[in-house]
Amino acid sequence: MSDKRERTIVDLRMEDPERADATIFGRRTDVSRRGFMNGAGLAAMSAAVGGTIVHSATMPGGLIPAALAQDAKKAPEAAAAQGPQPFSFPGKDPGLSLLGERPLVAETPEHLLDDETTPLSKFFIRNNGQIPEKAAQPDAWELTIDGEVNSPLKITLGELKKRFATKSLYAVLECGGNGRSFYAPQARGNQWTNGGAGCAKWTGVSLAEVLKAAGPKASATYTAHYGADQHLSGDPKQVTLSRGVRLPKAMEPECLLVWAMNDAPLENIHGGPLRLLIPGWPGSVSHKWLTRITLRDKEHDGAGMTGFSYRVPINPMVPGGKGDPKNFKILESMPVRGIITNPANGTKLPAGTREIALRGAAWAGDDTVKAMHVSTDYGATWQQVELGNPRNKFDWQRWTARIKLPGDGYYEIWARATDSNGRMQPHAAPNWNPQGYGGNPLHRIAVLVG
Ligand SMILES: Nc1nc2c(c(=O)[nH]1)N[C@H]1C(S)=C(S)[C@@H](COP(=O)(O)O)O[C@H]1N2
Ligand SMILES: [Mo]
Repeated sequence: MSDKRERTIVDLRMEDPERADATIFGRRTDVSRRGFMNGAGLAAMSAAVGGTIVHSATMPGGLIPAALAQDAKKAPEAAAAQGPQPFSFPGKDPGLSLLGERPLVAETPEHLLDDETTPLSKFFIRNNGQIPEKAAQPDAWELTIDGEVNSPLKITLGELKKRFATKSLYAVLECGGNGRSFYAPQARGNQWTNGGAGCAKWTGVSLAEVLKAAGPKASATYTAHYGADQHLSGDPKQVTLSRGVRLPKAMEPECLLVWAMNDAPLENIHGGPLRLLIPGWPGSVSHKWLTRITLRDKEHDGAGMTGFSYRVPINPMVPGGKGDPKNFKILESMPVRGIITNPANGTKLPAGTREIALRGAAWAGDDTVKAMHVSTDYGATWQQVELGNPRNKFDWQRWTARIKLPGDGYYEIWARATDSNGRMQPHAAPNWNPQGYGGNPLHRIAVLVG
């Protein structure tokens, strides 16, 4: 299994995936043979992934092995600049992957989400505009509640802390575009894998209590959020992002005005001194550097509310097509997602290793996770794992499992979560849309034994 041969099959996949599959799995039209590797194909694929493919008999035809999936993303057409870049930011783990410099966006590789509660050093960063200067006097930060209210409110953070009861909860914050990189053809935007998410302990006051203090009118049906970050252009008249939610969501007891994250004052990069937390829904509604919430009598139409932004198709559209805006609805609850946080993708284990311990996390927007399964044979058989309970609503659920490995060689570990409504993660990113929302295919990692 020479180096030369290894490059050949990988290169072939980059240049002509159809032909690479035909080489490995037999002619694509030959239905009877698809899904079973022929001898030459098996040797080529084994060389490419670095070891004997133990469960080759059930490896689906056309599958890009997890060991090569990252390389596949580096294909020339997949804009080189969008692959993971080295990352450096004060207080942040250099293991985060930089997805964009301007605005600054970085995700957390799955194996760095291995803590019960994601440390600040590992928490993902998503900005749409410029990062504001750190507030010199956090308690003097002002928040305005206006619009469809009887008594508009202007209140400082210091007053918020005194006037309302402090609340804490563990909650997942997840970018609406999490999983976008799994779409084919490629969708527009930051190429998140599964790491546009983290679970922190958030402390603040109930958003509902503060809205009630302003006396919402009967006409109030929707929120509109505004923050202090400037548009990338520097033009103060342009709004970076202004999203909102239906009022009943905003009134849920877990929606918070947050000033502390993991028991520390909210850092500037995460929207300090004051941000919103609307758990279970796309991260973009959890406004950072929050200055104003306006109650409206209709759906909000701010930056990020219209067109294809944070919207998904009602009826399936042609992948890669343009899409009809009338066929789109606002993405609200995030879909179910489970990840393997240990071992890391690409882990090499000593020859003779016959059992490994797995760890992971799973969450499901407004819902909970009912079950989590893992497979080492490309989904032919599944094993149910030990799944923990959320510490409170909107917390993620940690899971553990022990799996047997019958021999040395190449394995893929697949992990698939099922939500409390019985919905499972699909095999591939579903319901293609131009900006790639809702991409929650099952998570898979490559492991090489020996
Ligand atoms: N003011 C403001 N709030 C914002 C954003 C932003 O660009 N500006 N980005 C949103 C998006 S898209 C996400 S996913 C989360 C990310 O929060 P984090 O950077 O603290 O992880 O913040 C949201 N709140
Ligand atoms: Mo986001």
